[in-house]
Amino acid sequence: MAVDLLLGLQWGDEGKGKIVDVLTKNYDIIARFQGGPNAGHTLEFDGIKHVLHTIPSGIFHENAINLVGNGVVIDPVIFKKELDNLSKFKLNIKEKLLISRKAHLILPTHRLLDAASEASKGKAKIGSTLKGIGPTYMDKTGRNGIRVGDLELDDWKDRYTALRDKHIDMIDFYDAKIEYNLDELETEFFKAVEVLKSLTFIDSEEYLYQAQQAGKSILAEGAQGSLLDIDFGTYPYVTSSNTTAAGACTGLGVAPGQIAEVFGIFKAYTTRVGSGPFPTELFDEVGATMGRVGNEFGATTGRPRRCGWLDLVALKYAVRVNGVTQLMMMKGDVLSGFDTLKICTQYKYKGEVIDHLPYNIEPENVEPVYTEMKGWAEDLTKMQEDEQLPKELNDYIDFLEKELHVPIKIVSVGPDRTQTIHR
Ligand code: 2SA
Ligand code: MG
Repeated sequence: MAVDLLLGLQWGDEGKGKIVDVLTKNYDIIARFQGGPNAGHTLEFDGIKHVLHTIPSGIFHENAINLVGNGVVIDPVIFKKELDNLSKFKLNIKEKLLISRKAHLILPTHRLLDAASEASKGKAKIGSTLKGIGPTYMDKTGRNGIRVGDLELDDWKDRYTALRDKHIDMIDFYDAKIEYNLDELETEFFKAVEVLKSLTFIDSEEYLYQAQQAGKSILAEGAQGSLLDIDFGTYPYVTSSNTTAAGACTGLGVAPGQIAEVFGIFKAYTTRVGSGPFPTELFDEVGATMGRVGNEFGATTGRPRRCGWLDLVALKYAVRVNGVTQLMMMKGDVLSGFDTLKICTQYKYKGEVIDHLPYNIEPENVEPVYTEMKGWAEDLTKMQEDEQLPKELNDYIDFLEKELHVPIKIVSVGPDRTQTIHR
């Protein structure tokens, strides 16, 4: 069996958690391949909202195996909190949740380094989630990192201490006046490591190979979004992993030829949290309405998200970089009530009109060119069938399909599992 892939096509928060949850019934294994507790994947069912950070979004389904892949970075402290939140569901975590030995660990000092690095940048800060993501991936590529599998070795604490001491020197070097109590942080960390050690560690690439041989179906779950990809995103305002399709190969050990469907998720408008360029950002009442109606606050940090019209130039780019085969449009319901909707189809870039994403999309270089479409007034949130969707929304969808050359197979009309229209 092949591996299907599910990715965000914008700057994150497209609604990946909800869609994984909706799709899980079709899969035996759900596997996260990159990122870490910077992610906030929100699921809603039976009137309750659940936010997951590291644990894959298939965890609530009885038969799905959930795998945290080698490309993920794990903070034992946050992981333990996630497990505590799940304890009321009586899930068989030891069997349902598997962790790659090759996944890297976020240490308390990685979080401190993240804070020191951000403080040292002043106005140019990335607006990171302060979860230690950047410093942990730096230690991974710098070949200093500590991996989950190391916890099974006797000398891991010596390696921990050496790395911690190096980090403390680095924090001093930043001279960012970060206050911390290392004793407290370490007590919490080592307690959480013991919890992590009680889970099932595996050689996940071998596990996934055998699963495929046995005919099991696998869904790879991405985190953040394509425009936050370390290579293809709006660098340096990006996260530190490959959030695009190729990241699933390196983050799970799945061969490129094994990938079948690539599900690309996007919002009917655009949001971004943290710093960095955002050509269609709105600073007016329209943007404020999107944020309010769409409840646009970071699921991990609670930060308000910046809002703006749909950017088709950026979306096209993401569809191509990922080889998207099916699209899923989220939060169309939030656009109900606007007389006119705008879609950015081109950029004015240094005096020229272009329709591809240039190297530099800083506001001084790029001005969006919009196509206007008629909005709809209907409340979509109770709609169950494709036929019920208003004509103007169908026109919006048709326009996007023609431009993107990929079918929109799901239209989400609200946060709940049940508010999902299949086309
Ligand atoms: P980091 O922490 O080093 O990965 O931050 C680098 C940039 O990546 C952005 N980023 C995100 N953007 C959207 N959603 C994310 N997850 C949370 C959510 C974010 C939150 O689901 O809402 O709660 O604030 C996410 N994670 C990282 C980040 O804003 C930086 O621009
Ligand atoms: Mg999110």
